[in-house]
Amino acid sequence: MSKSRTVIDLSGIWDFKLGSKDFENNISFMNSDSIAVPASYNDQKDTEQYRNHYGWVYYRRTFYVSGKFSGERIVLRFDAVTHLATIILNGKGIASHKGGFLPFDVDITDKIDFDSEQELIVCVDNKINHSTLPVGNESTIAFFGSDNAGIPSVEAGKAHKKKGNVPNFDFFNFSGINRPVRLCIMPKEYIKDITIVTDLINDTAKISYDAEVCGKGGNFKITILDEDKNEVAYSEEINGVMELKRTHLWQPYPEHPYLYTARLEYGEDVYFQTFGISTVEVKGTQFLINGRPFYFKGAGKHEDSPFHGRGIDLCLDVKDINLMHLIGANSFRTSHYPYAEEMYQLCDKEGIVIIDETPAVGIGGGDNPYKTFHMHQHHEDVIRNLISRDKNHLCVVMWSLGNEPEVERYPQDAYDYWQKLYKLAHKLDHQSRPVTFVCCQNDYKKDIVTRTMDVVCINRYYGWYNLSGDLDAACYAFDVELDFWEKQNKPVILTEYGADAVSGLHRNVPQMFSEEYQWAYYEKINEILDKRDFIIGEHPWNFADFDTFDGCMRVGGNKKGLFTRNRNPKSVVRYFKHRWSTIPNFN
Ligand code: BDP
Repeated sequence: MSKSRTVIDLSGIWDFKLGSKDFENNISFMNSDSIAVPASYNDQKDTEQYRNHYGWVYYRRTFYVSGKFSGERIVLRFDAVTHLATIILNGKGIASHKGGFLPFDVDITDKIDFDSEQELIVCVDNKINHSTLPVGNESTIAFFGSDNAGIPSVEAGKAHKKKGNVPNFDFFNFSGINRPVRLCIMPKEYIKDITIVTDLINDTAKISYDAEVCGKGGNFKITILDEDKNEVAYSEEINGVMELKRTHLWQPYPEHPYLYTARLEYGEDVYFQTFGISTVEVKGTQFLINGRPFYFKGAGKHEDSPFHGRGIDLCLDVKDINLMHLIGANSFRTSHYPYAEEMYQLCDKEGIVIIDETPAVGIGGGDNPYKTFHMHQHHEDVIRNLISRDKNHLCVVMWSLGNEPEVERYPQDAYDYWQKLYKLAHKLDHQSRPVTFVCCQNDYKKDIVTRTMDVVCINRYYGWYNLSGDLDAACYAFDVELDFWEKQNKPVILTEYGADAVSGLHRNVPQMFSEEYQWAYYEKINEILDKRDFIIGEHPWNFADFDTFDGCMRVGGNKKGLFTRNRNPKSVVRYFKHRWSTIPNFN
């Protein structure tokens, strides 16, 4: 908001109808259900139909727009609708959008009849397939394992299992209007975008900026304000470079993550953009933030909470960042999709570092996905939109193009696919942050892609899925693998490693699924990490237990959390709190 801009939040209790697999026109809202927006719908009513819904659902609400806004530009902005959305305003389809984790907006300036009630219908499809990100299948076969011989299958026409969404990934397919819907009202001649790129030469910051405006006549001004609201730089050019002497850097917590604000003015319009001054660079096997080698301590996360599902939960975000401070973590990865923008704003302020991931998870299984899946164009769009959304967040230090794709069986196809995206991400990000993707446990010698990324990010489950229960063998195998990575002369982050632990399950002799095994697992694997200088970070999987599909390897969700889903600590939190208090952020 600013003196020229008004934001109206359309959150609330909306009307709701479950639909079917195929889109239906003219849906009736007679006898509709009630649903909270924003939030996933799945856990808002305890029925099989809600929880495991497959296909379209329909949301409806009405609102008025005051006539005092006539003559202004009015935009409907959706922060995230998962996964496919069709927007209907006053009976007319006005937009559709694919992809459940990034924002989109629709200009409705000419579609509003002031004084009358406006009817907004949001149709949402949760089907996932080989062209969506994340990737899914429409089938009856569970993600993990298949049925024994002799079990009637759908193909034999005797199935009792319903056809539905079968994710190619390990988190529940929570769907719906997961993030806020807002009306944004601004002058018709307005500031459209601003890109700010910072660099540091000795004590002087270089602030390069590039603003985009819509309109013909207005004068442009940009003023940089420090944290005390002092004006420290000013220009009337729409793009250019400003210099700031004796600058304050954005540094990860517990140092001060100093934030500046750019105030942009164009004609009547005023827009504020927060930013910080910092640099990120990979040099040899080091990851430098503001010129100093950084060590990533933290975890992979999910947006996942009771009742909300994957719906925005600001209270939980604040709690999680506080828990990170408490255990000495300095970073996390937005596994396996971009999170709500509020989380990045919070991390800018709290000095927590983010590896920002696209929703490209599940590119694998079955045939060669690079030949049979149709997601390339969508993947490019997602990268474009992600970088466009998050480019000015200092907390984002690296882009992750995806998680655990197939790279081993079709190495050359994988190489061609990921190199193209790697180059695209570099081209789009003027701040030149490092680019990576996260690779699965595999025959790493056959994988020719991971080693080409700026940082090698590996997920490894030695001692859990592999060499289960035998931590000595696990350590041996992991150590052998690290010899290989050492030769690549790249920095390596262990972006996932972990063991399920059912909170409260204890064993004197560490046994899988007990809290003692989880502790022993990390203690042993970390000993291997600590011997290698090129390892620049450790992200246990996961920060907290989370909900996922039904399967014989999951007990009421994935239990690899350091914390339970309700954020109670498992024993291992004491171990990490001590360990991370002895590992500094830098050097
Ligand atoms: C990894 C995936 C992650 C899973 C994890 C697990 O990247 O999404 O949740 O395995 O199995 O392979 O716990």
